Amino acid sequence: MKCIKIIMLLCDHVFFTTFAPPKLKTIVLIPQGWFVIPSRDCFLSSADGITQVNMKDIRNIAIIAHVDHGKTTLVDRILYQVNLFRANQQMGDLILDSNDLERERGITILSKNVSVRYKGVKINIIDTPGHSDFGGEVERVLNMADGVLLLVDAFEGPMPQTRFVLDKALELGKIPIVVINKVDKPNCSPDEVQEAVFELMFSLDATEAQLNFPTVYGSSKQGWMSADWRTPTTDISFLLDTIISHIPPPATAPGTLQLQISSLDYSSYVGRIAVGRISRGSVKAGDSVSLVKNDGTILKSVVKELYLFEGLSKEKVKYEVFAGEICAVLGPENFDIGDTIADAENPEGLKRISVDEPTMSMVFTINNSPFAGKEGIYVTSRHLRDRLFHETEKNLALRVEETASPDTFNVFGRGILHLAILVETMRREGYEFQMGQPKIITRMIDGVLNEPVENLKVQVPEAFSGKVIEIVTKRRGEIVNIEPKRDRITVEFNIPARGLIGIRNPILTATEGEAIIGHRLKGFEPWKGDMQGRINGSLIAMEKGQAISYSIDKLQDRGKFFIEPGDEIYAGQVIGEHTRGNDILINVIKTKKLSNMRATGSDDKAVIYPAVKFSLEEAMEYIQGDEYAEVTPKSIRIRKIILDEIERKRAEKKS
Ligand SMILES: Nc1nc2c(ncn2[C@@H]2O[C@H](COP(=O)(O)OP(=O)(O)OP(=O)(O)O)[C@@H](O)[C@H]2O)c(=O)[nH]1
Ligand SMILES: [Mg+2]
Repeated sequence: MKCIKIIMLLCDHVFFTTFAPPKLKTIVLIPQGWFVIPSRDCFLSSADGITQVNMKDIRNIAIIAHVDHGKTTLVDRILYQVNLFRANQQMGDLILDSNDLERERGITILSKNVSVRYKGVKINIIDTPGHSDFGGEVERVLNMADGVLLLVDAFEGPMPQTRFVLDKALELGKIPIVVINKVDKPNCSPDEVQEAVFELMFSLDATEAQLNFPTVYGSSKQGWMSADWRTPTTDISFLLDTIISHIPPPATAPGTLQLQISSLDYSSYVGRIAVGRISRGSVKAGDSVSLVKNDGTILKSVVKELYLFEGLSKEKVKYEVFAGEICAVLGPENFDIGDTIADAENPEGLKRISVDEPTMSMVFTINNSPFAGKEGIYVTSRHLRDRLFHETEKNLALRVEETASPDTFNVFGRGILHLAILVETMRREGYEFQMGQPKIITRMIDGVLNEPVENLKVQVPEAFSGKVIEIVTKRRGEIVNIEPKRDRITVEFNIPARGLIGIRNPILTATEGEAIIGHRLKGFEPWKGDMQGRINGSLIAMEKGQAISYSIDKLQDRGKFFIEPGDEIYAGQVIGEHTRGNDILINVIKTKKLSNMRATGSDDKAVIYPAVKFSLEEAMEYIQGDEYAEVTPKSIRIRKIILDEIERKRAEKKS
C-alpha cells in the first residue's frame, strides 16, 4: 500500500497491474482522473467486474407487508432510482414478479434477492410475498436481514398479514422502518395508519429501539417518498437515505465460517443452490466446508462456486466473502433449509429454523375420466409421481405422501393458493390429473381433536357489514372486534380454516366487490363442530355426448350450468349447480323429437344464460367430498368420483 502511495505522489499518471481483484482498500487510494488497468489475470480471477465492498458498507433489508400493499412496486422504484437500467431500457412494472404466474396474477409467489449500490453502500434487498399461504417463506428469509421495511397501505391500514410478518421481524430483533405507502389513494388516512402501526408494534412487545422507528410516507406507484405525506418529493432518495442511516451494517461475531441456508435458488442446469447469509467467518470458491445438517450429521463438501447478488442477477465471485454478505453457494449437496455451511475442521451448526408446517391436504390422482389423455401429454401415475416428488425439492412448504394406491398421492400444502399454483404450473407443462376436495389438517393435542383457526379481517362500507357477519358466522366465525372508521367498518373474526374455503366469492358478491379481506393462521384450537357445506346440490350429466342448446334451455330453471351448448360431456360429470340441496341427473344430450315441427322459429328465441366458468381455485373450493376436479392443459371439469349412478347410490347408502 505504502509503495502505491509513494508512486502516486511522484507521478502524474500511474499504471499498475495486479493479479488480484482490486480490493476496496486499493481503490479508495486512487484519485479521480487516474486509470487503473487491471491485468488480464485480474479479470480472470475476479471474473465478475464487480466491486468488493467493505462489510461496513452493506445493509441487508427485507420488505414485508400484507398482500398487495406495494412491496414489489417499491423495489421497481429502488431499481430505477439507482439507475440500474439504461435510459432506453423498458423494464415495465413489477420487475421482480418475473415468472408467468406471478405476472398474470399480480402477486409475488417466491421471495427474491436483489442488490443495489447507493452512495457507496450496497443494499441487499429481499422482496417477500404478502399472501398468507407464503407466510412461512417470509419467516425464513428474515434470517438474512438486519432491518425490515414494513409497508402499510395508507388506506387499508395494518391487516392480518402485517401483524404476522411484523411480529416475526420484531421477535428476531430486526430494526424496522415503517413505510406508509399509497398515500396517493383518495380518502386514505396516513396519520391514523401510522398511529395504528405504532399501537400494533407496542402490542407486539417491540423493544424501545424498535419502537423508535422512522416513518416514511409516499407512493411507490408515483415514485416518491418523503418525511411528510403532504409534501411529495420527486424520487425515493429519502427512503434510501433513511435505510442507510437507520439500519445498522451487519453485525458479525468472531469465529469460523457459519452460513445458515435460509432459501434456495433453482437452476435446471445445476439443480439446487443454497442461499443464506454468512453470520461468521468468511468463504471463497474452492474452500472445503462442512454441511451441518439439522439432525447434527456432518457432510464434508467443497464450495464449487460462490455468487453474490448484484442488481437483478447473481455474479460469480472468486474472492473471499466475509460475514454480513448474503450469498448463493453451489457445491454442498443433500442440504435442507436450516442446515449450516460451516468450517471444514471445526464445524458448528446454528439453531435450526422452523419450516412451515402444511395446513391443508388434497388427493392427487391420475385422470381416469372418459376424456382422459385427450388433452394432456403426461398422464400416467409414474409421470404424476415423478413430477410431484420433483416439486418437493424446491417447493419447501410442500409435502407429498404415497398412498395404498400407486395412482394416488396425498399432497400437503399451505393453503388453496399454494396448491393451486402447483396445479396451474403442472397444467401448463402438459399434465393431466384429478384432485379431491381440500382437507384441513387436524391434530390431536392432549387427546382432543384440534383444527387450524384463522384470524379474518374484513373491511367493508358500513351498509354491507351485516351481510358479511351473516356469511362468516354461518361458517362458525366468531366476532372478535368491530371497528368503525369513517364510512367503513373493519370486522375481525376467528374462524376455523375450513370455513374460509370458498368464502371469498360470497363475501365479494354480497358487498358488490367492496370488501377487503385478509386472514392469517391463528393457531390450533379444539374442533368447533360440524359446519354446513355447500348448500346446493349438483346437476349431473346422465349421458355422454354433446350438450344441445334446446335441452339446456328446457332445464335452466333447475339451476346454473357450467357448460355451454356444444360442449362434450360424459355421464357422471357435474355440469351445473342445482337450485336445491340434492343432486339430480339431467339429460342435456337429448335433441328435439323430429316429429315436433319447428314452430315459428321458437328455438331461436331460447335465451341461454352464460355458463359459470370456474377458475382453478374456485373449482378446488367448490368440489364436495364425492367429487373430483379434473384438470388438463385445456379444461377444468368437475365430476362425481363414482361416475355410474347405480354404483354411486350404492356407495352413498353404505356410508
Ligand atoms: N395507488 C397506488 N397503488 C399502488 C402503489 N404501490 C403499489 N400500488 C398498486 O398495488 C398493487 C399491488 O402492488 P404490488 O407491488 O404487486 O404489491 P405487493 O405488496 O408486492 O404484493 P404481493 O407481493 O402479492 O404481496 C399494484 O396494482 C400496484 O400498482 C401506490 O403507491 N399507490
Ligand atoms: Mg410483491
